[in-house]
Amino acid sequence: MAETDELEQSRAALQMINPAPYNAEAPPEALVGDITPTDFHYVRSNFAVPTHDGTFTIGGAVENPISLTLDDLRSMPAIERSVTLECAGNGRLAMRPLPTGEPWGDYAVSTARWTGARLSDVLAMARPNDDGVEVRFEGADHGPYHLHPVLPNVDGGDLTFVRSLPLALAADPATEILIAYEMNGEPLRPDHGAPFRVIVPHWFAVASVKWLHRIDVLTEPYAGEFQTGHYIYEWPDRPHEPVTVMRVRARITDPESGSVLAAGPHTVRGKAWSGSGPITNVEVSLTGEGDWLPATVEPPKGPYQWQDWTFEWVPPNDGRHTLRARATDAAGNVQPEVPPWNRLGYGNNSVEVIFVDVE
Ligand SMILES: Nc1nc2c(c(=O)[nH]1)N[C@H]1C(S)=C(S)[C@@H](COP(=O)(O)O)O[C@H]1N2
Ligand SMILES: [Mo]
Repeated sequence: MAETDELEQSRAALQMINPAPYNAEAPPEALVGDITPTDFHYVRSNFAVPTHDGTFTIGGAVENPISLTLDDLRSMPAIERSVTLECAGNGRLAMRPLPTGEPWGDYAVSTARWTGARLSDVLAMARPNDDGVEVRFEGADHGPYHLHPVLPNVDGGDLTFVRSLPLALAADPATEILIAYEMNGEPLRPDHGAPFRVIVPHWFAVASVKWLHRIDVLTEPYAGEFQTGHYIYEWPDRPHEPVTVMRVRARITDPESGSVLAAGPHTVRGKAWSGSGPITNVEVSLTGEGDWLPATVEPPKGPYQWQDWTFEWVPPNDGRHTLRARATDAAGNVQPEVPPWNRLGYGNNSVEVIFVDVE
């Protein structure tokens, strides 16, 4: 599709990894503040930005099928939440052997303020039947799937982006799943799912369906390319598992890897996040030999967003130094040293290593 100047402008600050479909990493600045400015928020789309007719329909196993517009959504009670979104493929480039899939470095992660209606309120209007088990979300985007491993012409080469969630999760007001229509106080931009999208806090962002066009309550579990074909951990030595919540991870944001520092004390800074509980510990290692020293972790500023951490570092001598940071969450999950290899390259949360030179 022809790309407008506005769309091009909104992409100018990103690091493109694929022009079509457009996929791009955030710049390092995206991780500095609590909130990533929209210009810096990573973009991951499986198809071109679609046209959207401005409505979405809720049907399937419900008593009261309905269609809603943006105005209908805006007239419902609104909530605003800061949510860290991370692509399940983030960090894929560090896996060996290199899995197929988009070659993401480590910047397919960002945090925005999302405003919308609660999915649970929308579902309640449609009144799901008692035999409902899952909720299926369909985007308006479709086309030939660029990552299909064998059969590029499956379904006539025209797949649609569809994902599902358990009904119990989707209908629970406590999970605060949103149908969002604003991002950082502005209407959603085309790359981020305009006019409205799902936001599923704590989950890898594949669950947060953009350009939402249909919701259906299902009486059987959903199977489809983006649910059971891709977004599955295909472990070499244990049963396959679906990709669900984000894995515990810390990033070092300051100093930048490869930078040159003056001798003397430095505050090392970073972010840490997890989909399975707040971050309880970040530790830093200065030797590569497992001398993990405690960093100071800031309390969460909200239930669904990354946390800040700092470590006061006094380099003992000039020369090259390595720094590693490792996070643990409240559920006891801790980052592994080595990427947890799986065939499609999801969920690489291995410990980050940077180096700096002190002069
Ligand atoms: N309709 C639709 N929704 C989608 C996708 C897509 O390709 N189509 N990609 C998903 C994936 S894999 C990710 S990581 C996030 C990215 O959201 P963002 O582009 O706003 O950062 O959107 C998710 N929602
Ligand atoms: Mo993703």
